[in-house]
Parts: sequence; C-alpha cells; structure tokens
Amino acid sequence: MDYQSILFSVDEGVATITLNRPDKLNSFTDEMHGELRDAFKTIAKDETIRSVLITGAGRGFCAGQDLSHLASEEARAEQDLGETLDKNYNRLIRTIRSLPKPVVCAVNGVAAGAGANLALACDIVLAARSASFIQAFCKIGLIPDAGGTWTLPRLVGSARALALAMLGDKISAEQAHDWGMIWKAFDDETLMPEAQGMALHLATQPTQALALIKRAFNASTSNTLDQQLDLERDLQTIAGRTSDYHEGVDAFLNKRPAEFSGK
Ligand code: LHQ
Repeated sequence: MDYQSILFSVDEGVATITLNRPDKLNSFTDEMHGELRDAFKTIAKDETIRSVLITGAGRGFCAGQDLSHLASEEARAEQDLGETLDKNYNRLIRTIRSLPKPVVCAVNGVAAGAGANLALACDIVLAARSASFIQAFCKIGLIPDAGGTWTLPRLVGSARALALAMLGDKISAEQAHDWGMIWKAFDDETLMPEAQGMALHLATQPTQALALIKRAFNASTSNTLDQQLDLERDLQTIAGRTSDYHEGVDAFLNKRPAEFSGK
C-alpha cells in the first residue's frame, strides 16, 4: 500500500511511523487511519519487527481529528461521532495496547485532542521540551476520547485529569514529565536520536518478555492483587519457556552481554 498521510519504514528491527500531514499539524483523517491500520498489520505480522516508534513530521505531533470538513452545520449534524470512534480511534488504541511489541512515542510538538491520547496510549512516551499536551475536546463541546478518560486519570490522578479535561489547558512537556504523564522530556534536537536509540535498544531485548510485561500491566488496571498474582504466575511460566530466558541467565552467569533473539 502506498501511503499518503504517514511515512513508514523498517530498519534494524524498528518500525517507524511518522504522521505526515505537517501543514495540518498531522491531524487525523480517514485516510491516515486506514494507513495506520495497514502499517500496524505489517508490524503485527513481521517477526523481524521488534519495536515501534511513532512521531510526527514538522512542528506538531498531532492535532487530533481533522476538523476542516466540519465547516457546515449539515456536515456536523450528519457525522456520527460514535461510529467514527468505533471505525478509527478505538481500533487504533486497542491495536497499540494489545500489540505484543513495545511502542515508543516521540512527541515532537503539540499533541492535541486524540493526538494527545494517541501518545498516552503508547508504552514509553518521550517529548521535546517545546512539545505540549492539550485535552482540546472540551473547547469544541466534546469529551476526551481515544482512551483519554482511561489513561489520563491512571497516569496523573483524577484531580489533574479532570481539570485537564474540563479546562483544556495546554501543558508543557516538562509539566507532563513532572506529573508522571510521560517518561522523559528532551531538548528538541536530542528527542529523535534519544527516541530512535530507545526503540533500537528495545528491538534487541527479549521481545516475548516485553509483550508479557505489557499484558500484565494492561490487566493490572482492573485485577485484584490475587488475580494479578495468579496472572504473574501464568505469564512468568510462559516467559520461563522462551529462548531469551535461557540466553539471559546463561549470559549473566558467563559474564557476557546477552544476545536476545526475541524468541
Ligand atoms: C487543523 C487542526 C485540526 C484541521 C490544526 N483539523 N486543521 C473529534 C471529532 C470526531 C470524532 C472523534 O474524535 C474527535 C477527536 C478529537 O481529536 S477532537 C479535538 C480536535 N482537535 C482540536 O480541537 C485541536 C484544534 N487545533 C488547535 O487547537 C490548534 O491548532 C493547536 C493548539 C493544536 C495548535 O495551535 P497553533 O500552534 O497556533 O497552530 P494553528 O492553529 O495555527 O494550526 C496550524 C494549521 O493546522 C492551521 O492551518 P492553516 O491552513 O490555517 O495554516 C490549522 O487550521 C491546522 N490545524 N489543528 N484539528
């Protein structure tokens, strides 16, 4: 498939997706969603891909849904927002959260609306110091979507999440870092080398274990401690049967660097 709204490349086990509508701050269109679905299908199928990096082209990361086709009242009235969520955003967020590979997000500029919540759905979020996060939905009479009402309170607590959602205030990358919303903020010029280095590192790690870690953390949000202890037992049993477990222990005992195959 030829992509018009994203760039997609695979190198050294890392799949890089760049949202690529810079003039419109990489806002989402149906076309972009279709291309993202196609790219994630490749990522899921290709065993040589062991980590994913998502970023944006130009000065923005992603300004949420492209609103330009909603100029007329008829267009707004005709649109079924629930259908749009089912068709596009919910699928995208479910795909990222259930992907058995680590997903790094490099937020290179403003992340607004569903763009902010796309970033927060990723496993490790890095941001440029000039980047910002805006739960812009309330400014147009909507509620946070793309998983925001689930991720935000878990990341920053209800008090901050509710205020962010109800005020639509812009917060800086530094603030997002201080609040535990993202992993780290970097000077603008070092964001991409840092993010690429991290994605490359993850692509050399025990992929099955990383996938199981993701599964365990996903489940922990609704499990009791008892359920989670049982899940850890089950997932650790699976991890203990991977080649990478044998390699990791052998490498440690022989004082050599581990060479994980992802198997
Ligand atoms: C845009 C957009 C944009 C089109 C900037 N669309 N062109 C919604 C509805 C349906 C179904 C389900 O879900 C959703 C989810 C959502 O995401 S709702 C939230 C939608 N997003 C927003 O409300 C954010 C709108 N954008 C902004 O508030 C500002 O653009 C931000 C704060 C992101 C950046 O501000 P500035 O840095 O001042 O840039 P700008 O506003 O000048 O934008 C640059 C260009 O990008 C400009 O185009 P132009 O041709 O005038 O240069 C904007 O019109 C365009 N753009 N966001 N969402």
